[in-house]
Amino acid sequence: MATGRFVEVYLDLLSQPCRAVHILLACAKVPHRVRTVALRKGEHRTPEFTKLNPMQKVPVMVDNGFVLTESDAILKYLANRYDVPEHWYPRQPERRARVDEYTAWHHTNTRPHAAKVFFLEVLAPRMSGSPVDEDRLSRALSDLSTTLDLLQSMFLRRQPFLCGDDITVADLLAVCELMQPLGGGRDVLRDRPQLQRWRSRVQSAVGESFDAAHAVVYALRDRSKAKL
Ligand SMILES: N[C@@H](CCC(=O)N[C@@H](CS)C(=O)NCC(=O)O)C(=O)O
Repeated sequence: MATGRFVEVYLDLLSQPCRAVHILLACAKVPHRVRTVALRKGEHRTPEFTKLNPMQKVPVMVDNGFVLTESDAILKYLANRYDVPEHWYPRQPERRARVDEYTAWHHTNTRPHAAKVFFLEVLAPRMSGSPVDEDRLSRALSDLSTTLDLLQSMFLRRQPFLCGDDITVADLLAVCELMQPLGGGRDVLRDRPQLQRWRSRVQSAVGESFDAAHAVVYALRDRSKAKL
């Protein structure tokens, strides 16, 4: 276990993977310092940040000089390195493999499909000044629906969390992604009671860190409601 130092994390809480990292650090009480990198101001493209992460993306973690990118790798590193409760990333090989199974799947399913809905409803109209492209949105919603079906029928079949009886880093990555479209006023779990119950379980398990991480999403949602 590492002690007596702070993990530094470079985050923008409007970013889904950043929120997952933020929630784990808060819940597991890992001593850390947040350095905000405001994507909307282009702070991820400054020479200093580019030196840290040539991919110009957040999150980035620095632990005693060790620089790590990719939320999945950061979450698992933190769980391995620090004294965090074992359920976050179980050591038992089969249980750990279940977490790895979801997190591998996540980056080509839950993440792109939920992120695309947010992009089409919130970011694209803002950047272009044009109305929402309804055809593309409807295709994105259909892809997301297939992913949500699989979350229900495969990962949440017979268990309360995605990878078993307790919360893991997989649930954090998934829930932060599925909360993102709420920024445009869309609750993608609205007609999905099984997934709503899962989201409530995740929320209860992480306590106030959930709302703290999602404050920026709630603020966007409130702004999008005010426009209607
Ligand atoms: N696979 C990466 C994705 C990181 C990522 O795409 N970050 C976005 C914010 S959600 C970003 O920094 N985008 C800035 C850009 O691409 O210009 C992870 O999970 O950490």
